[in-house]
Amino acid sequence: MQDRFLIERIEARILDIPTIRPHKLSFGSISRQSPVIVQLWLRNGATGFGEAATIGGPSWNEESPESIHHAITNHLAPSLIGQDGARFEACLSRMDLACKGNAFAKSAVEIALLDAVARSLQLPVWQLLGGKQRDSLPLAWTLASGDIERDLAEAHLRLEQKRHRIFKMKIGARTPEADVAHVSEIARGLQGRATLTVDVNQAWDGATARRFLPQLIEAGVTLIEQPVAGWNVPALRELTATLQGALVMADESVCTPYDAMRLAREQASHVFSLKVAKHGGLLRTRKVAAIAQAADIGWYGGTMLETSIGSAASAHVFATLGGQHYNCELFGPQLLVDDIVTERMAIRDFELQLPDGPGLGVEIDLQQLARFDRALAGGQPQ
Ligand code: MUC
Ligand code: MG
Repeated sequence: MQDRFLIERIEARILDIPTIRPHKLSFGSISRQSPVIVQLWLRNGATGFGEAATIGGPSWNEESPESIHHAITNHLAPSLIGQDGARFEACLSRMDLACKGNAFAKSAVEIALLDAVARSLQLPVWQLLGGKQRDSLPLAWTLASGDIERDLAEAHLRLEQKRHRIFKMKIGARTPEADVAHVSEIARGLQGRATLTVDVNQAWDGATARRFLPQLIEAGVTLIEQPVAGWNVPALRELTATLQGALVMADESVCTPYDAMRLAREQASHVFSLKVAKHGGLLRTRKVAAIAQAADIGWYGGTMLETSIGSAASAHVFATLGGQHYNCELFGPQLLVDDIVTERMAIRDFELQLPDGPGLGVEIDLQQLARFDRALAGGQPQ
């Protein structure tokens, strides 16, 4: 046992951070994010931070900020105290033994562990994950205010600022006809200056997708994310085989490596949206990415709208991946009114720049952490 990396203490807290505007998805509208932030202490004095964010409580999938906090405090942390923190895979196995599923909760702990060990070694996390293959990634922005004028104003500003030229539109809350009209108007307003994608967040059935997706492609959409329910792999496969002019991307359908194997075997998508939380951590994200690469499936760097802690963790693992990529959307920090780090990752020339400092390469601001801490605000969402 390496005493040096012995895990001494793990704590989790829920934050409540308002968004800069309502963010509207097929299943509802959010006006705050409630990330769970984990702090982990090693015997050597190093400390690391991790994060798991959900969208709309348990609306995106089964886990919610409260369930994540509960799983960490009551099951995952006790399973790791006193263990050798440098044995990452053994730590993951212990967490699996203590707790089935709960991928988001495990990912927050695993990120904190890698951050702490990397800081002990004075290395960036990407070094522990195999080394980086890129220094930056093109960064998408999501237009989801629900209002065409506001969406277009946001897009024009971000183009001018050279921050984003890939725009994802959240659809599926209104009628498909209204969605096609909305996307077409945005496409006309941007006049070919941007790449356009949509995320239906599981809202359509197979027949609706077959009927309306060609109209979105006609309007200029080139990447279509999770048009049908996560379980509806047959419809996803059919769309992947038949749609012309755009790629089909799986998101809610691809969480575990076993999901990835099924989609790969059935050739049910062109691209996987990789997300550290739903895969259960950085190491497991690499496993899903390896399956994608072996099956000739591309990857996209997805987000659950994390603060700069979770976004940096995602950036680290995405930077280590090979294979065909379709950009990333780690814009979570920009959607929040404020952050919990002293300095955010830079965005230059439409690309998110990977930090090179020790650990996650972003430094926590303890005052900001306290400012947004739900427990310190009386235990209720602010
Ligand atoms: C999702 O399903 O991709 C990520 C960005 C965004 O706007 O919503 C999410 C979740
Ligand atoms: Mg999605």
